[in-house]
Amino acid sequence: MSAKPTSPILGVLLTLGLVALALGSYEIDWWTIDGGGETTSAGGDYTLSGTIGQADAHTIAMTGGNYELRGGFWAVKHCLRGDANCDDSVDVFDIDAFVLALTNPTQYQQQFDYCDMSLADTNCDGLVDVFDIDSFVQCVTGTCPPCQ
Ligand SMILES: [Ca+2]
Ligand SMILES: [Ca+2]
Repeated sequence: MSAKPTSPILGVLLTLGLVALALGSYEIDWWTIDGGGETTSAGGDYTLSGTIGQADAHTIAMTGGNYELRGGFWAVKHCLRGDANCDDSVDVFDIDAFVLALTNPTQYQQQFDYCDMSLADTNCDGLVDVFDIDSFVQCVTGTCPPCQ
Protein backbone atom coordinates (compact mmCIF):
# COMPACT_ATOMS: atom_id res chain seq x y z
CA MET A 1 0.00 0.00 0.00
CA SER A 2 1.37 3.39 -0.93
CA ALA A 3 0.42 6.91 0.18
CA LYS A 4 -1.25 9.18 -2.38
CA PRO A 5 0.60 12.40 -3.22
CA THR A 6 -0.99 15.55 -1.82
CA SER A 7 -2.87 17.64 -4.37
CA PRO A 8 -1.15 20.95 -5.25
CA ILE A 9 -4.54 22.71 -5.06
CA LEU A 10 -5.12 21.40 -1.56
CA GLY A 11 -1.68 22.68 -0.61
CA VAL A 12 -2.46 26.16 -1.96
CA LEU A 13 -5.80 26.24 -0.13
CA LEU A 14 -4.18 25.21 3.13
CA THR A 15 -1.50 27.86 2.69
CA LEU A 16 -4.08 30.55 1.94
CA GLY A 17 -6.08 29.50 4.98
CA LEU A 18 -3.02 29.72 7.20
CA VAL A 19 -2.12 33.14 5.75
CA ALA A 20 -5.67 34.36 6.35
CA LEU A 21 -5.50 33.18 9.94
CA ALA A 22 -2.16 34.91 10.42
CA LEU A 23 -3.28 38.26 8.93
CA GLY A 24 -6.13 38.91 11.28
CA SER A 25 -9.80 38.52 11.54
CA TYR A 26 -11.85 39.25 8.51
CA GLU A 27 -15.40 38.22 8.64
CA ILE A 28 -18.27 38.00 6.24
CA ASP A 29 -21.33 37.91 8.44
CA TRP A 30 -23.74 37.08 5.68
CA TRP A 31 -24.12 37.09 1.97
CA THR A 32 -26.60 36.13 -0.68
CA ILE A 33 -26.60 35.64 -4.40
CA ASP A 34 -29.97 36.59 -5.75
CA GLY A 35 -31.59 36.70 -9.13
CA GLY A 36 -34.84 37.40 -10.83
CA GLY A 37 -36.73 40.48 -11.85
CA GLU A 38 -36.54 42.24 -15.12
CA THR A 39 -35.00 45.15 -16.90
CA THR A 40 -35.18 45.49 -20.59
CA SER A 41 -32.54 46.24 -23.16
CA ALA A 42 -33.75 46.54 -26.69
CA GLY A 43 -32.05 46.51 -30.04
CA GLY A 44 -33.73 45.97 -33.34
CA ASP A 45 -36.36 43.29 -32.99
CA TYR A 46 -34.87 41.89 -29.79
CA THR A 47 -35.25 42.62 -26.12
CA LEU A 48 -33.29 41.14 -23.27
CA SER A 49 -34.47 41.01 -19.69
CA GLY A 50 -33.04 39.53 -16.53
CA THR A 51 -31.12 40.10 -13.37
CA ILE A 52 -28.30 38.33 -11.62
CA GLY A 53 -26.53 39.31 -8.46
CA GLN A 54 -29.38 41.56 -7.42
CA ALA A 55 -28.55 43.44 -4.27
CA ASP A 56 -30.82 42.92 -1.31
CA ALA A 57 -33.57 45.40 -0.69
CA HIS A 58 -32.15 48.48 0.95
CA THR A 59 -33.11 52.13 0.82
CA ILE A 60 -29.54 53.44 0.89
CA ALA A 61 -27.60 53.29 -2.37
CA MET A 62 -24.07 51.94 -2.48
CA THR A 63 -21.86 54.26 -4.49
CA GLY A 64 -18.40 54.23 -5.97
CA GLY A 65 -17.01 56.48 -8.67
CA ASN A 66 -19.71 57.15 -11.20
CA TYR A 67 -21.74 54.14 -10.19
CA GLU A 68 -24.62 53.65 -7.85
CA LEU A 69 -26.25 50.41 -6.81
CA ARG A 70 -29.66 50.29 -5.24
CA GLY A 71 -31.23 47.16 -3.95
CA GLY A 72 -34.89 46.48 -4.04
CA PHE A 73 -37.62 44.76 -5.87
CA TRP A 74 -38.75 45.03 -9.44
CA ALA A 75 -42.08 46.64 -9.99
CA VAL A 76 -44.97 44.40 -10.81
CA LYS A 77 -45.41 44.17 -14.52
CA HIS A 78 -48.52 45.90 -15.74
CA CYS A 79 -50.71 44.19 -18.23
CA LEU A 80 -53.34 46.72 -19.27
CA ARG A 81 -53.04 47.15 -23.01
CA GLY A 82 -52.77 50.86 -23.75
CA ASP A 83 -51.57 51.75 -20.25
CA ALA A 84 -48.51 53.44 -21.75
CA ASN A 85 -47.66 55.38 -18.57
CA CYS A 86 -48.15 52.31 -16.34
CA ASP A 87 -50.43 53.87 -13.76
CA ASP A 88 -52.81 50.89 -13.86
CA SER A 89 -55.47 52.66 -15.90
CA VAL A 90 -55.98 53.39 -19.56
CA ASP A 91 -57.05 56.96 -20.05
CA VAL A 92 -56.11 60.29 -21.57
CA PHE A 93 -53.03 60.46 -19.36
CA ASP A 94 -51.55 57.68 -21.50
CA ILE A 95 -51.60 59.75 -24.67
CA ASP A 96 -48.25 61.51 -24.16
CA ALA A 97 -46.52 58.26 -23.19
CA PHE A 98 -48.09 56.45 -26.15
CA VAL A 99 -46.94 59.15 -28.58
CA LEU A 100 -43.45 59.01 -27.07
CA ALA A 101 -43.35 55.21 -27.49
CA LEU A 102 -44.27 55.68 -31.15
CA THR A 103 -41.91 58.53 -31.91
CA ASN A 104 -38.91 57.89 -29.66
CA PRO A 105 -38.78 54.38 -28.12
CA THR A 106 -35.38 55.01 -26.53
CA GLN A 107 -36.60 58.08 -24.70
CA TYR A 108 -39.78 56.22 -23.75
CA GLN A 109 -37.75 53.43 -22.16
CA GLN A 110 -35.65 55.97 -20.28
CA GLN A 111 -38.62 57.96 -19.04
CA PHE A 112 -40.82 54.95 -18.29
CA ASP A 113 -38.16 52.41 -17.32
CA TYR A 114 -40.68 50.65 -15.10
CA CYS A 115 -43.05 50.09 -18.03
CA ASP A 116 -43.19 47.46 -20.70
CA MET A 117 -43.36 49.34 -23.99
CA SER A 118 -45.31 46.49 -25.53
CA LEU A 119 -48.37 47.89 -23.70
CA ALA A 120 -48.42 50.48 -26.48
CA ASP A 121 -48.79 47.63 -28.99
CA THR A 122 -52.54 47.97 -28.82
CA ASN A 123 -53.26 46.10 -32.05
CA CYS A 124 -51.21 43.14 -30.77
CA ASP A 125 -49.03 42.69 -33.86
CA GLY A 126 -45.77 42.72 -31.92
CA LEU A 127 -44.79 46.22 -33.03
CA VAL A 128 -45.38 49.68 -31.62
CA ASP A 129 -46.10 51.84 -34.62
CA VAL A 130 -48.69 54.05 -36.30
CA PHE A 131 -50.96 51.05 -36.85
CA ASP A 132 -51.57 51.07 -33.09
CA ILE A 133 -53.16 54.50 -33.09
CA ASP A 134 -56.73 53.44 -33.90
CA SER A 135 -56.74 50.58 -31.38
CA PHE A 136 -55.08 52.86 -28.77
CA VAL A 137 -57.90 55.39 -29.17
CA GLN A 138 -60.37 52.54 -28.72
CA CYS A 139 -58.56 51.40 -25.56
CA VAL A 140 -58.59 54.89 -24.12
CA THR A 141 -62.31 55.20 -24.78
CA GLY A 142 -62.95 51.88 -23.06
CA THR A 143 -63.49 49.66 -26.08
CA CYS A 144 -60.10 48.04 -26.51
CA PRO A 145 -60.37 45.65 -29.46
CA PRO A 146 -59.57 42.00 -28.82
CA CYS A 147 -56.16 40.73 -29.87
CA GLN A 148 -56.32 38.48 -32.92
CA1 LIG B 1 -52.19 54.73 -17.77
CA1 LIG C 1 -48.78 47.12 -32.88
